[in-house]
Amino acid sequence: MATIELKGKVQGMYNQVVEKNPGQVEFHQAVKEVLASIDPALKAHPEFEKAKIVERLVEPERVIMFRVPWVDDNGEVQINKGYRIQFNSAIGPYKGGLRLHPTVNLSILKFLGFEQILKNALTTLPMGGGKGGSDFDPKRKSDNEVMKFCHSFMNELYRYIGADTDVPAGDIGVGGREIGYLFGQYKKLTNKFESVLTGKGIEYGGSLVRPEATGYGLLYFVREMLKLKKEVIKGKVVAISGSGNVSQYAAQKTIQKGGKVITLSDSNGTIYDAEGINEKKLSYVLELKNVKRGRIKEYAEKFGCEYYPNEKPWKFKCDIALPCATQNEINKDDAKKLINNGVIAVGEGANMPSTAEAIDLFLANNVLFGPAKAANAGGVATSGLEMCQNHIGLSWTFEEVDAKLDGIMVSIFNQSTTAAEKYVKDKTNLVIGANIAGFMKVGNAMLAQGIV
Ligand code: NDP
Ligand code: 2IT
Repeated sequence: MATIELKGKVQGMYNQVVEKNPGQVEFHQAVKEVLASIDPALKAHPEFEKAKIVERLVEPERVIMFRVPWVDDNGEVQINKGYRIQFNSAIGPYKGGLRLHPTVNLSILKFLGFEQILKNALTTLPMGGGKGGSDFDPKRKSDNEVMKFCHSFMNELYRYIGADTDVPAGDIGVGGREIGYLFGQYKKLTNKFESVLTGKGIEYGGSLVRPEATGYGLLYFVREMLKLKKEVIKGKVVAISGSGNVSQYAAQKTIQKGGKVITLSDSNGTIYDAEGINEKKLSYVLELKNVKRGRIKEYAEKFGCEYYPNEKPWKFKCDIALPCATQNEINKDDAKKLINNGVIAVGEGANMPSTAEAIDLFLANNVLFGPAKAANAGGVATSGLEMCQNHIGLSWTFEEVDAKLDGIMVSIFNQSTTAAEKYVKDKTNLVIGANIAGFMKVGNAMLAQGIV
């Protein structure tokens, strides 16, 4: 059965989304996958149709767009676009990351915000969905320029966020450094030290395990998926894309679990290390990417392995593929290569890294497939744990947070298999399962609150 296929009423709903949001192709793609998945749940629950839950869900509650002026190191004035999509607050304050990348536009942020609603619902924690960011490109900018940009971004954003309203965090191009600058400016403008951002430094209200959480959570989810085939991570060859936050800690947990990581990449190319990336080589990557802010090519030069400019990791033989860079990085041809090389599982660390055609190929070929909104939910879940610690005024140990994260990933996996079994009698279809489980929680909360 093709997963990303629309029939009947959901086709009409999708057509309306396309008509009302012209040109927003990434947003259309994310909505299409969800609509195709939730069709059986909509049929079983006519109350959602009557209250137009889907039509309300696809329309953000609020979209904020603003000017971000700042002065670069040459004294020149620069202007960027700033955004915050407050998509859905049915189950909690808006929650989701900020992305800084030149490709950021309304379509990208709406796809991310829309997926975030259902992802956050799966985490078991009370968080609504939101996303924001800017077309600012942090590459080749000095620390001072990044700070100037972040302060200017917050000069406008602070009016719309708050610990009980909207709590942003990191995403592509936003890590600990940027969150620090954003938090400092929020505090200066409001005179409040509150849980308004997550991913904070450990000295000022951050949580242990938040930097590791998305990558670690991904591996906990993959561990659960592999049990469906009575398989384990130990001894498996693992291809990872990207070399940023998610990739780094996906690689670390893979190594800890006895897997062999053979690739990493960035927007310039891929390194292939046939011997496997060990802890020591990985600590070089962390220094290269988080401190020196260099290119992954330097890894190949340092350790004498192969480097493939402008190529992705998917042509290499592996048992498990973990796309952890960006949207649509695995297309139909990439999926075919992975399948022909015998891949048994794909876990999405990035958001929407597989195209609809690629997902259909994985499912049709019995490849275990962990969709982003389930498999990478560990990051936002640990953000939820950070908020929780801030609210009670305590800091949990690494082991405590890690154990809670693991438990949440197991719960997300179980919610997904249960919903998939209930609605399509196939507990391995985690795309349908995750979409339905997330949708039911948000849909029921919206129903309970009336037409708002
Ligand atoms: P980082 O900025 O830390 O790293 C991003 C990595 O992906 C870099 O290696 C970057 O290469 C590469 N990349 C980014 N854009 C492209 C592109 N257009 N083409 C090729 N490579 C690209 O971001 P994160 O690791 O935080 O995020 C990675 C993915 O994970 C994103 O999809 C994000 O939405 C998702 N995610 C992140 C979470 C988090 O908590 N951080 C939580 C859940 C999901 P380069 O440096 O060359 O740009
Ligand atoms: O895509 C995501 O889930 C994130 N970038 C993390 C969001 C968050 O609020 O921690």
